[in-house]
Amino acid sequence: MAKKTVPVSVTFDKDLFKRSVLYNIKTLYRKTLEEATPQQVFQAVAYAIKDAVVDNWMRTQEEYEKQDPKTVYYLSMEFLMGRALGNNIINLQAQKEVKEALDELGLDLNVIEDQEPDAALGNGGLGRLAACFLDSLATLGYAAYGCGIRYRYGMFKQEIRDGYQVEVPDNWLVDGNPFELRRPEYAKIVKFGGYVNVHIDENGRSNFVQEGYQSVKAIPYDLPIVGYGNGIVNTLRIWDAEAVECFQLDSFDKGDYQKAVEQENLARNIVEVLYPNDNHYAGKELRLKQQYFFISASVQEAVSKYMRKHDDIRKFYEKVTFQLNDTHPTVAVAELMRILMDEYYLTWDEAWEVTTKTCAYTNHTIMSEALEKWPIELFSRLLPRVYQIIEEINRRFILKIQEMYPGNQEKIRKMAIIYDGQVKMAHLAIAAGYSVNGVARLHTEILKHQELKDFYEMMPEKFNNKTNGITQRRFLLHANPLLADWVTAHVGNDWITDLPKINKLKVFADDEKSQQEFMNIKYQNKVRLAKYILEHNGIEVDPRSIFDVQVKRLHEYKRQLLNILHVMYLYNQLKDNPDMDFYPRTFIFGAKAAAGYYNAKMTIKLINSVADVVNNDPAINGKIKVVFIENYRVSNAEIIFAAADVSEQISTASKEASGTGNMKFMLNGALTLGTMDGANVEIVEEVGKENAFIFGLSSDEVINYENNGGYDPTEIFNNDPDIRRVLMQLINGTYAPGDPDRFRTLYNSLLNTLSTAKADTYFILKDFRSYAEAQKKVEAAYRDEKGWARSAILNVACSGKFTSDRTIQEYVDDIWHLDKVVLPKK
Ligand code: Z57
Repeated sequence: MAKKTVPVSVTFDKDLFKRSVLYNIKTLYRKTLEEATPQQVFQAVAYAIKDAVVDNWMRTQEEYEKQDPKTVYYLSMEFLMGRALGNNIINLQAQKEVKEALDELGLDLNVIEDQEPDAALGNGGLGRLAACFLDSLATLGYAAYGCGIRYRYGMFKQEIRDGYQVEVPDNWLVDGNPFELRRPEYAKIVKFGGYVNVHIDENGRSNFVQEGYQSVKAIPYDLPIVGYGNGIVNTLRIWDAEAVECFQLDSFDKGDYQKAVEQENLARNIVEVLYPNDNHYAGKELRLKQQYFFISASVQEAVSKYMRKHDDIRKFYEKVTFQLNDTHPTVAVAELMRILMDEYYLTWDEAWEVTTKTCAYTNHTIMSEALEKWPIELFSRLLPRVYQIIEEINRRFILKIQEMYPGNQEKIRKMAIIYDGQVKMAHLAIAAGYSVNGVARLHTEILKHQELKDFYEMMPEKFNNKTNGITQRRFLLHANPLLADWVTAHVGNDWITDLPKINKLKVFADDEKSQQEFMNIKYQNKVRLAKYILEHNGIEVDPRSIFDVQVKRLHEYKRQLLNILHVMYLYNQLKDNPDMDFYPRTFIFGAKAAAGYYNAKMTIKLINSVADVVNNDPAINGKIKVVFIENYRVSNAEIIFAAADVSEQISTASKEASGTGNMKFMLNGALTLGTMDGANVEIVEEVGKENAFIFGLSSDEVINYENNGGYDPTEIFNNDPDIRRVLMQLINGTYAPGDPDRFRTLYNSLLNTLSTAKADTYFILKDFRSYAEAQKKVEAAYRDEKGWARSAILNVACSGKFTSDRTIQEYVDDIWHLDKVVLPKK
C-alpha cells in the first residue's frame, strides 16, 4: 500500500506558491495571514493557483493559434461546475505540493476548499454532463469552448423550514470569482425586437435589415478548464449583459426615453437568474431572450475568430463544430444562417450547406413536457429576422417531406418545424443538424423507434448513440481520496486518465484482505457523511447501518415517492412486529424541486414528515432513519457518493434518458437498486445482474401500457392491504397530524378515483411489490459482508465504460472529428 494517487509534479513551484499566497493576502486585503478571514485565505490561495493556471492557459491558446485545430463549441444554457479550486489543484497535479505548502503556512486545504461557493450554473444532469465533458475535452487535448451564460444567480439555495423547501437566491458572486477573467475587448452586440426591412442594393440584391430594435451588449467572462496533467487549459466562456450606453439626457423625447429605459431593463434582466426547471419547459419570454442572447454572442465570436485566420467562410465547418446541448441553444441554427447570409452575403444554399455541416444536436429527454415549443407570436416579435429564416427553413423542409412522402399530410403535421402556431425547436435541430444523438443506448433506441420515429425513417444516417459518462477526476480522485489511493495501490494510477484500467481490480474482489480494506474505507466515508449530516441536519445516523441513497432532482418520473412509500411500508411492518429481523437502514434523500412544481415540493414535505415520525419513535429502536440532506449540490454530492452502499435509480422505465448519478455511485462502489432504464441497462451489462438489484416493468411494458391508455391502479389498491394501508396513511393524518388533507394531492396522483384524469402515470403502485422484493434482497445481500464487498469491488472494477473520456472520444470519432493537440515540451 505504498503507492499514493498523488503524483509528484515536476513543474509546480511550492515556494513560489507560498510567497504568492502571502502576497495576495497583503495586496488584496492589506492583511497578514493571521488576520485574514477564511474566505480571504481562500481567495488568496485561489489567485495563487490561478497564476499557475494562466501560464498554461496562455501556452495552450498560443499553440491553438499555431496548430489551428478544429474546435468544438459546446453550446449550453447550463454548466454545473461546482467548485474549481480543488479540481484545478488536482488537474495541475500539484496536490502534494499545495498540501505541503499550506501545511507549512498552518492551513488546511479541506477547510479552504470549503470556503468556495459552488458555481451552480445548471439544474442537474444536463448541466453537470456539460461540466464533465469540458474536463474530458481538456484532458484528452481537444480544442474546445464551453459557451454559456454568466447568471448573476445560479441554482437557488435550498433551505428546509418546517419540512418544506424554501428557495433562497444563490448570490455566488458576492465575494468575487477569483478564477474568472473579464474580456471586454470581445464584447458583442445582440439585437432584439423591431422589424425586418428590405433594402435593394446597387447590384439588385435584397438585403434584410433589422430596424427599430433594442440592443444589449454581451461581455464575455472566461473561466479556465484545466486538463489533467497535460498542460492544456481550455475556456468556458460565459456571457454577461450590459446596457449598450447610458441614454442621453439632452436628446430624449418621450418615445426615446421609454425605449432607452426598456433597453436598460432588458440588459439588467437577461442574465439575472437561471430557470430552475429540470426536464420541464415553462415557455417564458425571458428564457427565449436568454437563449438568443448567449447564442448570438457565441456564434458571432466563433465566426469572427474563424475569419481572423481564414478567408473563406464557406469552409467554416472544416474548423468549427457546434454541439447543441438539448434544444435550448437551437436558435444557433438560424443565427448562423443569418450571419452567413446577411453579413457574409452567402446565398441560401451556400449558407445552408455550412450550417448543416456545423450544427449537431443532443437529445436528453423523451419527457413531452420538456420539449420546447415557442408560440410564433412571441418568437417573431422578439426575433423577427431569425423567425423569417426559420419560416424559410420550414418551407423547404416541408417540400422535402412532400418529395419523400407525396400526399402524406400526416407526416407534415407530425414533422413540420412550424405547426399549430408553434416553433418546434427539436424539429429545427434535427432538420438542420448533421448528427442527432441520444445519451444512452436504450434512450437512443426509444428515440429512433418511438419519439422521433418519423425523423429516423427519413434521415437514419443522422442518428447515433453516445452513452453519457462522468469524470473520474472529480468523482473519485477528488471526492473519495481514500478509495482513490486504495485503487492506485492495487492497480497503479493509469485509471486517472484511462478508467477501463480500473478493471484490474477484479482479481481483488474475492480477496478477503482487499474486501476488508474496501469495507473499511467505505465505513470511513460513511463516518464522514454521518458527521456532515449531524452538523447540517442535527440527525445522528449509525455508519454501520446500510446507507441507501437517492440524490437527484425531485421529479415524479424519478419516483422519490416510491422510495418514501416503501419506507412507510417498512415502518408499518416494524411497528406491527418490533422483533422482526431487520438490518438497520439509513434512507438518505437529497433533491431540489422546481419552485413551481407542487407535487415535487409536497414529496419533499412528505419525506421530512416521515423522517420526523420514524426518527423519533423509540419503538423501532433506531432501525430506520430517514435523512433529507438540505441543498443537494455538486460539492456535497462528492461526500455523498463516497459514502453510499445502495444507489437508488428507480425511474419509471423509459423516462430517464441516461442518468449520470448512477455512474458516480458505481464508481464509488455502491450497488445499484434500479429499473431497466437509461444507462442502468448498460451498468448492469458491465457489472452483471448478480451485482445489482433490478426490478420493475421494462420500458417496453411501460410504453405498451401507455399506448393502450395506461393501467388501473385501483385494482392494486383493492387487493393489496399493505399498499392500501400506506396510501390511507397519506390522507388520514399519520404524517400530517391536524391536517389530514396535506398529502391529498399526492394520494390523488396515485389513485384519483374521483375524476377521469389518469392516475399513477409513473407506475408506482404497479412497481411497488417488485421494488419491495428487491429491497429485501438488498438486505439479505448486505448481511453477507464478504459477498457485498465482492459486489462493491466489482462495481468499481467494471465502471470503466462510464468515464466521460470515453464519451468524448466517441463524439470526436463519430461526430466532431477534432484534431488532437499536444503541447511541445517547455
Ligand atoms: C436534464 O437534466 C436532463 C434532460 C433534460 O432534457 C433536461 Br431540460 C435537463 C437530463 C436527463 O434527465 C438525464 O437522464 C441525463 O442523464 C442528463 O440529462 C444528461 O444527459
